[in-house]
Amino acid sequence: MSKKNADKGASQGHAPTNASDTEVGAAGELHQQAGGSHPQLTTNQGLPIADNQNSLRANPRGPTLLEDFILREKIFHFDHERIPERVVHARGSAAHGYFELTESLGQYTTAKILNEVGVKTPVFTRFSTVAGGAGSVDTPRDVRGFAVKFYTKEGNWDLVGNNIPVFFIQDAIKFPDLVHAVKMEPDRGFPQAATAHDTFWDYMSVTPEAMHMVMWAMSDRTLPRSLRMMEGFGIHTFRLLDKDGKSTFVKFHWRPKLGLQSTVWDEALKIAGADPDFHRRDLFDAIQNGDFPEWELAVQLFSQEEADKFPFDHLDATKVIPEETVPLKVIGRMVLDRWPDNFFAETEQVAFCPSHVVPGIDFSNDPLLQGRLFSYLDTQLSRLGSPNFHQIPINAPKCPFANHQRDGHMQMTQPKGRVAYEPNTLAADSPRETRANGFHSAAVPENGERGRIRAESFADHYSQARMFYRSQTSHEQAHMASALVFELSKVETPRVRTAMVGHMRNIDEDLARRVADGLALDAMPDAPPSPVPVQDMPPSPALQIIGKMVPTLKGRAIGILVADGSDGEQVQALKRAAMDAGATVKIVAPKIGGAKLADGSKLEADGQLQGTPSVIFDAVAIVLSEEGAQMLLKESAAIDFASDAYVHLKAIAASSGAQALLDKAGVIPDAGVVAADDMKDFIKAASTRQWDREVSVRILA
Ligand code: HDD
Repeated sequence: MSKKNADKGASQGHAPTNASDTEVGAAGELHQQAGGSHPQLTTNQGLPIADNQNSLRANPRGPTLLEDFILREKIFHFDHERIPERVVHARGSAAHGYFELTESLGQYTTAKILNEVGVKTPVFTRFSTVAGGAGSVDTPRDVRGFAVKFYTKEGNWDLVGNNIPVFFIQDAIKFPDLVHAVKMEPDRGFPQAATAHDTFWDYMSVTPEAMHMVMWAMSDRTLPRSLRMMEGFGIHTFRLLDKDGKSTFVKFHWRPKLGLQSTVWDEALKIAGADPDFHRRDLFDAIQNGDFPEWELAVQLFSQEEADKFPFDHLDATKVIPEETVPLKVIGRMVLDRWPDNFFAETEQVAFCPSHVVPGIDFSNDPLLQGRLFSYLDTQLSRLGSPNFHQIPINAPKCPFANHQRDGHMQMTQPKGRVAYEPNTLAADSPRETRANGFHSAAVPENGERGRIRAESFADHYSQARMFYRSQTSHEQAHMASALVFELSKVETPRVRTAMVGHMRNIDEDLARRVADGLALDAMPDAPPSPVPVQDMPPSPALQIIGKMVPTLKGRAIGILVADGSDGEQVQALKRAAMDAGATVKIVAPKIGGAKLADGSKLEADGQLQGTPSVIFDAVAIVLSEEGAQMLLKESAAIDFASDAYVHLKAIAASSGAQALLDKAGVIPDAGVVAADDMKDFIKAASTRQWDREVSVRILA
């Protein structure tokens, strides 16, 4: 616990006892106490507890008595600690911060949060994976949730998005099927947190509208290096309403200050074993170190007339509006600067609902969004157990709120007076509707035939999938093809594999050939008929990751491997150079107590070699004497340290003494393998990935 939190804890509850630092309990156990004054331990009724180690027993070796209300209260509460995890997005990490508007949208909307430049609005932001359970790892190939709760002066606004700007389906009625297909298969209970199995790909194979999102899911977007290095998207088209009720369409984008960066697949797999909490820890560490994650908020604004000219439907959540068509306008920034005090109370209990909007922001007719407006409110009842979930501190608005809703499970407020209805003539101070600044829905005419109909403008499932694939660098295209081969190779049903290759043919023949080749298909399957001709849209380089990666060491981590006999000056020089460039640095040694350096001094380690593999770093330095390297030739963790860094395309700085280890690890000199005393080259190489090395370490599809 940090000092801040420890102080806070100590100030809660009852008057302190005079506990000494070490006490001996009745049974002779030693009770170590943290220094300082301790509040009295009590039951939930405030009863001081004299003995928290022994239950009430009939005699020293006899049965426990039912009378022991202290035992029963403690166990009762413990038995009910867990609540149902989220049906999707169960695994998540969150932080507090603020949003600051830098450019007013006053011309388009009355929403105060989008009008008041310079005002800081508190936010709580939760990032998540989608498919895995709450205890699953942080780095599966998966979409990431990006949900922001703005506590505005006009009520809470929840922007519940993902790190990918499109979605798998066009209509919310398909969502339960999609989720059932991706989650662990119901008869066997596996695989956990993975799309690489039959039911997911079976569903994809019969859902052509998913093909654009499939391309994104197979791209490096689903392997983020850090939650701080992902974009976020509101996905749907929303509306902004001005004071006259005039509406402008809007799409929301979050852009990370650290730029985009992803891991490579083999690295993500190994991180899952090395540190299942990799992303949560990274966010926690960054915030605790004062290195506050930051994103720009940008919008795309367009009118109905402009929308009518798009070659796709702006109400279709499987489509992007290319930046090249409607440019992004940066209007503010979000900074996350405070880790929650309590994971359960805040990160677990936070309840996001796309229906939480503020006056001046409204929904579009996107059928996926329309269904979401019901689902999120509804799910909170099974998760949080009460229609009063809005009273939980993390969910409560920070502006005043008042109405005539009453009672319900776990009601925490005590409304006064005899009036609980509106309008009334009895209570002069009871809450009233206010037309002037209240929420108004966009007054848009609706016409046409009622029915379970999918608009024809939603029929093009392949053109944007093609545009996305063709917009990528050749490295990223190879990753996508290889991801498809990996995923489909895990599928046991041949029909599903070939059907997916058929869809790929509608997207890009070369991609289809690469995947077919990787699966060793005997013949190319037919492409399924597309209801409309597939268009060749102009490529959008803004959709790349490699193109948008910022060459920097800010937010990145460097590991320096040392052993007995290492050159301390070289280690310090590397450490200083990396830290000056903005990186965090960890010393890794065979023993946690550290290594005895060449000059006889001792250098403490931040991590022990076997538990601190190179997969958790962005670049590594290996500073060993010849004897040190000889000793480590017998340690597979040391060989993996070098070889993984190499095959994961990371920069390696190595002392001359380390050569034997590099040789055994199969490290071949290239632009990213530099001498340990060549600081400038190392910093430059460490600020990016060595993409050109990839063809020599991996057979890509
Ligand atoms: Fe959803 C959670 C994002 C479609 C139903 N969703 C959830 C979360 C995120 C998203 C980020 C986690 C929020 C948190 O951190 O607590 N969902 C999306 C996006 C979608 C989307 C970007 C499409 C554009 N979702 C979607 C549909 C439905 C749902 C179509 C249902 C019809 N989503 C839910 C849910 C969840 C949820 C079942 C589970 C936990 C929760 O809501 O609070 O209601």
